[in-house]
Amino acid sequence: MQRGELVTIEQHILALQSLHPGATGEFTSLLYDIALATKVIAREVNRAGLGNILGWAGLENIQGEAVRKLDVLANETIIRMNEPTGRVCVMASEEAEEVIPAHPRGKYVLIFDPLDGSSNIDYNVSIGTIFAIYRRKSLSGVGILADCLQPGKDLLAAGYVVYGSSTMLVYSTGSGVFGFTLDPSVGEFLLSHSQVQMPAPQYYSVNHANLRRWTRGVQEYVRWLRGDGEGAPKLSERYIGSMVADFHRNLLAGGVFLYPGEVNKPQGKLRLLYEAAPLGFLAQQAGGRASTGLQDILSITPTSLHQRVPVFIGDRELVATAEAMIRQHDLARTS
Ligand code: P6P
Repeated sequence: MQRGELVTIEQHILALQSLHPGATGEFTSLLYDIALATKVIAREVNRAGLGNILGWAGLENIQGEAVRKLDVLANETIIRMNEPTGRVCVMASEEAEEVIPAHPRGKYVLIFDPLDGSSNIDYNVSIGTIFAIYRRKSLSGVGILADCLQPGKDLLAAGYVVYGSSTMLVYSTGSGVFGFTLDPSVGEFLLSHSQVQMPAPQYYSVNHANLRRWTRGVQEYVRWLRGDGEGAPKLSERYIGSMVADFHRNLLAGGVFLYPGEVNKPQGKLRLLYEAAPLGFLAQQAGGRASTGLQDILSITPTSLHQRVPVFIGDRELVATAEAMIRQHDLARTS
């Protein structure tokens, strides 16, 4: 990208389409639809403090968490933008217990977390939208649950939008990671980061308050991340408590984000389909990795929409060390 050259996300998506001769343009249009939906969400997020939109919608999502109105708006915006287009046969959302049937002619599956980290909305902390796109597996008709339960290694595309000091959309269709910054004055996402590769790690991100609930292997790993022990890295600790924001910083600055499982809750907190797998796809495209501590996240075939997995995501070496310490301290004990 030449200095001063302006490339909109629409132009970029079209250029990527030209790499696939048989492309019909439907996938391109689906990516447009998602980008447009996130522009609408960005507008609402950025004025949330002004209108009466803040506060509780008096609803509960399937996680039993009180839902803020912005969650509802973000969820409805993405569904409304994609349900009627005929490009998507089925959707799955963090905010919906069951799959959301879409169009019988749809070739694609859209899985998303409409507003991840939303508990931070009232404190002006960055939050995000995460999306994942698969090809349908069912042969015809409206899509079904099986269309949504695909491993991350089969993703066609994944991305996120981080609503922070600026609004950025980061995505990959398997040919590298690209970042676009929203210019609100013209309402366009403009290419600002091309072929993103994770640099040498500077940070690690974890909620230390969970220390006593981790296994011995995870405790040893976090002590190592903090600089204790031979060969320990020299890292700074940064933790926002909003996965998209924490991941985004580590993607651009280098580092590892972890939300481990616990002795009494081995699956941890984060969800496979719409948090760990799409961000793991981006991490891999940027030269990093995503693991549960025992296996590569992209290799897991989901068994349910909202299943949770432990997450270690970012720099390849740092993730590999987590796996080694867990094998050394946790698996040996149980064998
Ligand atoms: P904790 C936000 O609620 C979220 O789902 C992720 O975005 C974030 O990484 C994590 O939970 C933070 O959890 O327990 O540290 O507050």
